[in-house]
Amino acid sequence: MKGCARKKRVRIGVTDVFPLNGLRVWVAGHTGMVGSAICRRLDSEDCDVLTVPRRQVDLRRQADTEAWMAAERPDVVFLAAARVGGIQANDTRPAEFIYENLAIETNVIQAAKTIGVKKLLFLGSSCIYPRLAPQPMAEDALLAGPLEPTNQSYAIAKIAGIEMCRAYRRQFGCDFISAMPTNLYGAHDNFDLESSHVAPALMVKAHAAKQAGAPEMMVWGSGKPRRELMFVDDLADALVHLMKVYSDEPHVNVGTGQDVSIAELAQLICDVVGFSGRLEYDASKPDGAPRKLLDVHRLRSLGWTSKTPLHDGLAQTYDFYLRQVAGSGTTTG
Ligand code: GFB
Repeated sequence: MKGCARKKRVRIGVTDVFPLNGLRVWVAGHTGMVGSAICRRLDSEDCDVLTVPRRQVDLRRQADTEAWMAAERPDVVFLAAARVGGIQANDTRPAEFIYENLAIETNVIQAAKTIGVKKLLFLGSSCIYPRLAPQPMAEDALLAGPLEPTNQSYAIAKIAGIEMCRAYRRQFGCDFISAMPTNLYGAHDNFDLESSHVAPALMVKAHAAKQAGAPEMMVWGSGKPRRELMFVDDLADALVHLMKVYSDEPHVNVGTGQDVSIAELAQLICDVVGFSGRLEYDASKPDGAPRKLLDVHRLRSLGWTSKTPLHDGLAQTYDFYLRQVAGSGTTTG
């Protein structure tokens, strides 16, 4: 049989480490917020980090992906390459979200099996769970009800990725695992107001309102939905941890275990930025899922807990924004 060696399914405990020492570790999607955070985290591991720019290998192209992976022969893959975006991007460009994500995950997972990658970690998203899943959302809430319509296409692509890892593990014995991160923020986020997630968007708006001396800033929707937000460097640490200690079929939620309302988040961001005007709400914009708090018991039982308080993470992200984005002409804010 070509590809991953068929092996007996074993449950690996917290202490049974898959060391990265000396291995060739490919971070697919290394320029994105998640991929770049994984690269920063891997700096402190004794491994060779591989990356490839999109202009060289388009992961939506199967032949290109297979050829590059066969030539470079990574031992380990963090599959962080994806088409991602906030509520409006998902809602208005569903075809891009389903096509690009299905293509990337299909190409990379199949090629990983063919060349015998030792371990692969696939990244999903908390939007895979039903819109009205019981909170906090445990891993077994998957496929238990209808999805949130604003991101159904993206969610279905991500559910397909989880199922691929499970199927390749079952049929071929590949050590492919899946992690489901909650909503993320941090350095190298997308600060474009049309396509970004809520945290960077509100940061750009609060900064612009402060600079302009405006009396108010606009928040989309009702402000009532609740979101769990995780600092991306914490996520990267959790992913490296899972790569080392986890080897099983069920996916693992990665979150902080705490959430805030969008109104609370907006106020927190205003405090970080130093904008003291009013918050106005734009009811013409969608709220999306009412709440998306992950149940993180499985992750905690594997020995990992998130560290960065929301205020500190937002302050570090605003610092990144001021240094790298604001005034550099790369934001639409
Ligand atoms: O972060 P966000 O775009 O995505 O929006 P989702 C979260 C909440 O913040 C929604 C509100 O209720 C938005 O209406 N919000 C308030 C804003 N002001 C703004 C703003 O200026 N910009 C944005 N973007 N939101 C996405 C999914 O859902 O989250 C994806 O569409 C993925 O599939 C991702 O799962 C993590 O949390 O609603």
